[in-house]
Amino acid sequence: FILVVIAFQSCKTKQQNENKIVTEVTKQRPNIIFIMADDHATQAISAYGHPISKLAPTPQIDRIANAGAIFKNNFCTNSICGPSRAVILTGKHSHINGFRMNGNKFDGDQPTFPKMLQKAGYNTALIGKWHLHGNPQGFDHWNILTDQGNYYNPDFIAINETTHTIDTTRIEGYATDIITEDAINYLDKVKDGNQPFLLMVQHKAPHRNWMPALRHLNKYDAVKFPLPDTYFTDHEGSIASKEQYQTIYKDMYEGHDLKMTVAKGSTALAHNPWTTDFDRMTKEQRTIWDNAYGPKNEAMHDANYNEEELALWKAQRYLQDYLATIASVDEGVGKILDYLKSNGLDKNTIVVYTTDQGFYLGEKGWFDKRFMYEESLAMPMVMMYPGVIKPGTEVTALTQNLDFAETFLDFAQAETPADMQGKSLRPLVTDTSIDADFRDAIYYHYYDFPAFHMVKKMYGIRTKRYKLIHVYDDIDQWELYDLKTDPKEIHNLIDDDSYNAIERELRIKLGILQEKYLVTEKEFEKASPESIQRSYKNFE
Ligand code: SGN
Ligand code: CA
Repeated sequence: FILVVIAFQSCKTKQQNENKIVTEVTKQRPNIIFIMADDHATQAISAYGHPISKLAPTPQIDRIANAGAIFKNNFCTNSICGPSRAVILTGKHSHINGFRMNGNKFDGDQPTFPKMLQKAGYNTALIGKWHLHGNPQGFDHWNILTDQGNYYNPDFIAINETTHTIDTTRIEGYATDIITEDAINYLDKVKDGNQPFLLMVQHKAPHRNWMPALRHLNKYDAVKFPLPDTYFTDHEGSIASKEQYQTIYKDMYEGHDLKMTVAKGSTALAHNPWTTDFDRMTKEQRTIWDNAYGPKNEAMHDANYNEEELALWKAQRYLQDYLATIASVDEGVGKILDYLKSNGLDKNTIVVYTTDQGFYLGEKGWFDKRFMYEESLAMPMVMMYPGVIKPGTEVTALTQNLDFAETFLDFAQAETPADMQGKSLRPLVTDTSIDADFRDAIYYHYYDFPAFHMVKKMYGIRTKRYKLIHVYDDIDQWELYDLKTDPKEIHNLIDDDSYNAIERELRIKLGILQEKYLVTEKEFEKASPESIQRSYKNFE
């Protein structure tokens, strides 16, 4: 009998020990907080050092860069919202995950890294902008903005915990703050559990129409931002650049985007085709808003600007608003970092800050994204993991949003499916000596034409020094840039014979990449009736 008891007890102890080991291993796997803004330009993150960001710094985002790694050559595969998000989730290019342009339907049944982490024992959450239509899959908790979301009093879609129905609820307040608050509520719920977690915090800001929080309405009034010397460029050499509709002084809506009023003494907004952004504000919010913008608009009317002066004024108004929306995002990042620290979660949590694609802050006269030029191709990314990533790590390897899924799976010690098309970034942040060998070129393909802003379809490759782009559909033009001699991509070298050998080499590399990523000819078909429906003219 005694022997049986001993045997039973030792069996029990073994079981308990095993449980303990399992729990310890589970705890060792890092938590992952993925914070993604919408349209946050590299030029507007002070850790990247651009002159604009020096006047509107982001000290909280910089905390992540200082404590960990900054990616200096990180790019998207397709510079538009939904497609970038689909690439991040699946680790596959747009033509493989099926989401080529906004308005497509994301096949939510396909494998994604949150689903895989959930299966591997992570508690998973998604808060904020989703923009992939259909309900998110693979999340234990989700609370998403409807479509693009609104800055003020936004509507959120979530599962009602009592009725189990999917409800849309309008929450009073400012979107960025609400998203941060919900993220912290989630952390509060999971911080003591024995599962690691993945939390995706996805802001609407600083997406168009750039409405700052009430506390930031006058934040940059006194700042004069440096404008790029290409602000009035004439786009010699690029038909697509000439024919776009995203020039600040030609295409921004004076009311909706620039918050200009119709006339002196009036609070009525000038051209404001979608009234919903302002109509949803409460009376109190609107009064504070009008009081803040009133004097600035009066001064603008009094100044009686000529065409060029008005174009310059518009750039300042745009930058003031755009950067003021980022102030709230940055504060939110700070709140999350502080929370991690004060709750002892900072040691075992990877924090990433990124955005869905880059953005123009007046370069070539533009706002928006889509082009394969640097400002919209670049995706800022900073990442910290105390004890694993050394503070001050600088990654210059060519990396992409395509790599995120595999990176997170790798850190979480979960299996990576063979058909994912990226590469884990973990070796890059833990051993900088492999930087140079990581990848020699990246592949890009943008499809959303004709559509808002009328940026033409294009694909191409970028190496560390050169970029080759094929613009197609209603035109057929190749562009070649030498980023070393022409970092602003003003001189299309495609007809310059001294670059023939380089062009040839790039075309070969392009072919190799297309083969590697399973690109078929189908990808270069002309516009579909669906995209014609969504053309710029139909939005007016
Ligand atoms: C909206 C914007 C466009 C923007 C697209 C896509 N107009 O349509 O300027 O390019 O979203 O942005 S708005 O006046 O309605 O804001 S994306 O980030 O979702 O891809
Ligand atoms: Ca976006």
